[in-house]
Amino acid sequence: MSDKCKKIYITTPIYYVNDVPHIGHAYTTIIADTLARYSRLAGMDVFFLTGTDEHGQKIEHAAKARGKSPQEYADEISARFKYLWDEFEISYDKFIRTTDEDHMIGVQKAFEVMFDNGDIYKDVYRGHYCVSCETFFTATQLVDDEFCPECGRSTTIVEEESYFFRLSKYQDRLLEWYESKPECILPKSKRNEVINFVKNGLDDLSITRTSFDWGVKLPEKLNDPKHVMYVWLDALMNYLTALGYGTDEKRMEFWPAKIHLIGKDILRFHAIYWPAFLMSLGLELPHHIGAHGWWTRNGEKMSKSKGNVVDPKEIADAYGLENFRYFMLREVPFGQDGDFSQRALIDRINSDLGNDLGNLLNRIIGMSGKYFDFAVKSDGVKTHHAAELAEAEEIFDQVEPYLYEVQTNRYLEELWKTLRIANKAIDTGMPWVRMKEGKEEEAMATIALVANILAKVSVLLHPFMPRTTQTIAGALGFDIDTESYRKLIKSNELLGDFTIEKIPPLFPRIEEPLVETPAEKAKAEAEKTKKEVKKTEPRKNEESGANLITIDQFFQVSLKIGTVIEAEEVPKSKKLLKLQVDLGEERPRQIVAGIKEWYSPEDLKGTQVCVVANLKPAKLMGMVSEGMILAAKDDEGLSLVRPEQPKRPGSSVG
Ligand code: ME8
Repeated sequence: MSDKCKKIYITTPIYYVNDVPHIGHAYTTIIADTLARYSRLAGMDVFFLTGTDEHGQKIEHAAKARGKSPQEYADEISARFKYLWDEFEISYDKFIRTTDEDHMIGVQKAFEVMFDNGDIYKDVYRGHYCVSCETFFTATQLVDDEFCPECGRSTTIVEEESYFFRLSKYQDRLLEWYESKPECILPKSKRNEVINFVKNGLDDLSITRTSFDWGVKLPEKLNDPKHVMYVWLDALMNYLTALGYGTDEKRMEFWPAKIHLIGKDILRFHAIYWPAFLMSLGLELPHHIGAHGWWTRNGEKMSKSKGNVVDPKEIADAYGLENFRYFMLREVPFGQDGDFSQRALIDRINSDLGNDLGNLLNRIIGMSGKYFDFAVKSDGVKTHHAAELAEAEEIFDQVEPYLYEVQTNRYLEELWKTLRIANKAIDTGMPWVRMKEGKEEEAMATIALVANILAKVSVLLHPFMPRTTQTIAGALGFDIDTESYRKLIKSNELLGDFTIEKIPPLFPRIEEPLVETPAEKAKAEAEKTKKEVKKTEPRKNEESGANLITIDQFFQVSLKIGTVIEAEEVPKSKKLLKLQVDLGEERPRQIVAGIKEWYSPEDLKGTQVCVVANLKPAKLMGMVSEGMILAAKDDEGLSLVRPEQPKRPGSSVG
């Protein structure tokens, strides 16, 4: 990446509105924001896109489960993403929604172009579809002939008329692209995965559906109103429609994208389908697709049903938004998974930010104040510290590529090396000794070297921690902007004469975790309830023992873990869902449960529940129910009781 590339287009995935934002979403968005901020600082014309993906069966289901129209529901969740990004001061230039009118027009235009050039044809699709992942799988990809290889949920066989995209036609051109542009997929290790997948052969891709409505209609000229577009075709096109493709194309000058930042879960869509669509449209391919790893909790994927989702706002509020940004970008090598823990976050804040960066600033504030009344002159640095300055400048000159390769951890590691050079210069230069010796010029040179290193670090760290670094720069008497970037980084200039301003420590030490984990919260809640119960008068029937049962009575109830293998709505019922639950018996049990208000069938398939297994069968709306599933309900709604770790179907509870 050189300065010659003046226009730069950076994107995040557009997030599904079936879930509220968590730290995984924040991670991708923060990486993209950092790249966008850096590029602006370096004087480039940046277009940074994020947004929400709002069509498809999954969203239709999620809305229905909450008794809302898909649009109402999408409006609500999309606003939550936008609100969070605004709270996080994410510097996006556009927040796109796939329900935007101009997006839908653009997608139709793209469809038409691909249709007209012969890349789209009509046929019948028969395949296994996972609604949750909005993805088709071949029989060989399924787990145990039925379950989705991505999320483990049960797939459904779909047979319907569909339009197809001639993906197979692009197999060789895709392979040529991966070969000729070794950095098209980052990290480079991920490229091989994609190449192997493509070498195994590509089937044409079904790109329309007729079994639901919530999607972009086909172009009018096809006169086929029962079809809507496959959500991934619709979604990927956002990268073009955000630039006005098909409507007002002025911003198309930003194309091709410098980088599409994504998580590894959606690499196949971006590295195979997307370039093939672009080839069909006759457009250039993106420079990079950057796929990062997964954030986990205690090694497990985060998910609502496991209750282990980390709320980024809660963490940022407790620890400071910029400290949180630093942690995410420093902690994990790009492409690898990372386990989120408050302990690791605290260690980074105390050690990297507090000890290394903050203390260095405090040291020079202290020394410059004590010896020179805060007035610093840089002219002796090159005489007395030429070697240290050269060493640090070499690092400053060479860090940028790490950023555009999304190796943010390496980039930060390199910057931190210069802080060590600065600290060492103080330890060996010993300004306090030099002052006693009357060598004021040497003492001044050491202080000025450190101040200049700090100034340059704050400029290069600015995209990661915009406010904190502006505070550091303020203390050193300058502003971080394109001009100071050019002078201090590109031209290797020094600050000259300046006055240091005393500021309070930037990174107060943190001893203990500041946010309770869900388990701790539950424990605290239980303690509170226990105390409250103690305070209140014991209820009469408890006192008399009328409500108590013996252990033997308890064991008369057979509680078992079951896996929901099928779930469907009961026609005409507002409350009931009909489930087929595997309890490790010869055949699954049919259980009819009044949970439709809170769960859609898709939420349940493949998940586990706790079942009262020896309940007399009963009939609900004419259907036999052979058990009851356990759930807890409070003012905020209903939540199923589930095992913390998956258990073999039929495992007993007690
Ligand atoms: O896939 N760790 O949307 P999505 C790290 N709408 N990153 C995570 C994460 C985790 N635990 N969980 C989510 C979609 N992400 C489609 C995209 S783009 C044309 C359409 C991040 O809401 C990561 O970036 O499921 C991942 O790729 C993305 O959220 C998936 O978001």
